[in-house]
Amino acid sequence: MNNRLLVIATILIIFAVVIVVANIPSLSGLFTSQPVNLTGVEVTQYHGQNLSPISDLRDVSIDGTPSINITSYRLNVTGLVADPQSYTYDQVIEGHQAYQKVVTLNCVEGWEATILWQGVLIGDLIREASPLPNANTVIFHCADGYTTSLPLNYILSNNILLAYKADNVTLPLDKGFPFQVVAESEWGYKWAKWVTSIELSDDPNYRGYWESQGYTISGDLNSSYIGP
Ligand SMILES: Nc1nc2c(c(=O)[nH]1)N[C@H]1C(S)=C(S)[C@@H](COP(=O)(O)O)O[C@H]1N2
Ligand SMILES: [Mo]
Repeated sequence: MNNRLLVIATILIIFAVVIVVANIPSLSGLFTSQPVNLTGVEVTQYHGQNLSPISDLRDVSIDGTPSINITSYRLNVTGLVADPQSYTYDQVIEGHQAYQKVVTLNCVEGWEATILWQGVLIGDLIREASPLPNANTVIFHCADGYTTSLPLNYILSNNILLAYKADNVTLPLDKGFPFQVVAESEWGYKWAKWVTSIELSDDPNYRGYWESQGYTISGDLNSSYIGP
């Protein structure tokens, strides 16, 4: 009788331990070969450099936060390309090399945030679509109707990222989920959020949302944002 109780008690204890361990990600990682997913952990430093919390990104938007259905979501590469592409969220992330970079976003409203961005190279996506020789401009179309543009050459020569994580956290919906352009050295209005389409164009004078209200097409952070 005592022995049976002991066996039952032992089984119950083993059960409890297994359930507890399985529910603690850092512990369950020890028992499986799966990497432990720390996607929710916001980092505050990178190689000794202090980062801004992602809450410093002020959710600037022309029309509030759009809703995104990630199941039906597609990122399209269109326009002056020989081979248009249409990627699911997972195809963008899993099918392309990931890169990380610390870059500061400066908004014309006078605030800034220094963030560790993780994303794919926009150039990798563009190259897969085989841009035509006359393409020189990249227009970003967004889920809220916003558009802005950047020179193709700037994107390729600066390894410009399309980010899906900020400070190691998956981009929150109000920060541009699923993807935001990390337009380093450019004013914040060039950092397209909620990107749905990357259009190759031959019009370097294309004016997006803020550019048509008098902001510069170049968007150069070292110049005034008001101008041609
Ligand atoms: N789709 C879309 N992207 C956008 C905007 C917008 O209104 N719509 N605002 C821009 C501006 S002015 C800034 S400063 C940054 C702000 O990015 P954040 O919300 O990550 O801080 O997003 C840029 N990208
Ligand atoms: Mo901005």
